[in-house]
Amino acid sequence: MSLPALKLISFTLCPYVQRAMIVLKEKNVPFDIEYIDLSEPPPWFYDISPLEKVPVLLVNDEPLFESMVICEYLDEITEGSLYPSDAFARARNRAWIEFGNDILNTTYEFYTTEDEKRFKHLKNTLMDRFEVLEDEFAGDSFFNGDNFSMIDAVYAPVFRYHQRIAGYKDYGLFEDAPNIKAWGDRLMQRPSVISSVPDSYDSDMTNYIKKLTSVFRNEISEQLK
Ligand SMILES: N[C@@H](CCC(=O)N[C@@H](CS)C(=O)NCC(=O)O)C(=O)O
Repeated sequence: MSLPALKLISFTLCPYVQRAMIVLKEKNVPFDIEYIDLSEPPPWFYDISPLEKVPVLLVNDEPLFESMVICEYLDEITEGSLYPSDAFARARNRAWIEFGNDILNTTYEFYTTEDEKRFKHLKNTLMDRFEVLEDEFAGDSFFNGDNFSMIDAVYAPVFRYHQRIAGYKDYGLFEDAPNIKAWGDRLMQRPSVISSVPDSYDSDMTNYIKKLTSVFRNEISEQLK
């Protein structure tokens, strides 16, 4: 099958970009990538990204936006599927993918909020979310059993965020979710996941956090020196 020319417009730290990268790699699809600085995007970015967000996938130079739309398009133009074949199982995967989006947004707010009370609330929310997920997860290698699926590609960047956060300070967010922690550790070993971020990821993240004036940034100021 001949594939269109694909170019992913990216930002080094973006978890939504990572899921598209993981799918491209899992599906062995050749692609180009261009990283942009989201704090100062090039003028052409506004022409291709209606919501002014990454990722954008250029398909034969035609832009496609929204990470899940991109991931599903990539899944559809390649052999096999990263979704379960049963319609209800597929729908449930999509529902838990939405749950993963919520965790990503909560995590972003967790490390950027400047409000102490909100920070504590978000910490508890994240713990609750992982506990809820623990009840849903069968404890297999991957979410749907032995085979890596779309939902694993979506959750891998969640775990990357949390591995980095725990590297600065361990808030025990997975205390009530040991199977979820183990799932995350497994995903972080996966070649497609490892190569979904540039080598500069950790230092880029540290530099990004250094510029924040958030509660989290204050709590880890020693580690940033
Ligand atoms: N719903 C979007 C979310 C993408 C998103 O939030 N991207 C962030 C970077 S991780 C972004 O581009 N933000 C633009 C900005 O912060 O100015 C998707 O799934 O693609």
